[in-house]
Amino acid sequence: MTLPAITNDTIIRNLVKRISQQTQIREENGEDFQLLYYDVGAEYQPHFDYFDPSTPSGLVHLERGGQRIVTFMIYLNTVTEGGETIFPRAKIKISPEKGKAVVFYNVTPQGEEDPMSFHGGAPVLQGEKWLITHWLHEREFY
Ligand code: PD2
Ligand code: ZN
Repeated sequence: MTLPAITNDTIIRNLVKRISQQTQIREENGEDFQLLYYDVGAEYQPHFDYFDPSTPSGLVHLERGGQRIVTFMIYLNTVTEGGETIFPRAKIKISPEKGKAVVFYNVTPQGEEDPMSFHGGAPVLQGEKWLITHWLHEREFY
């Protein structure tokens, strides 16, 4: 489900502003928020959030705002067991806790797609998992 980033809702507006301040990326470079929900057993297979410029569909996506340089995720609840966000190559595992944000670059400082940004969501073992994801681009995305 998508939550519009351009809205009169003060909570979302403040969130967009704070994310922009923290990442130092302009508000208008952000996509709408994606609301993700996982029930017990649900997972997100490891993937890249960047668009692959060597594929036709990647090139099409890159036309709007350029590359997704930063992923900003916020957990909306604490998962009882499992559901960690995992970075298999970087060997990092983050437990979902209410209000915690996970922020990472999908590109290197040189602007190349970063293979170390490979990440996924481990299966939820007990409870449920809710989060929002906001991607920030090189250029204006609106
Ligand atoms: O739910 C997660 O932990 C997760 C993992 C990988 C979310 C995303 N990717 C995403 O929203 O891109
Ligand atoms: Zn992802």
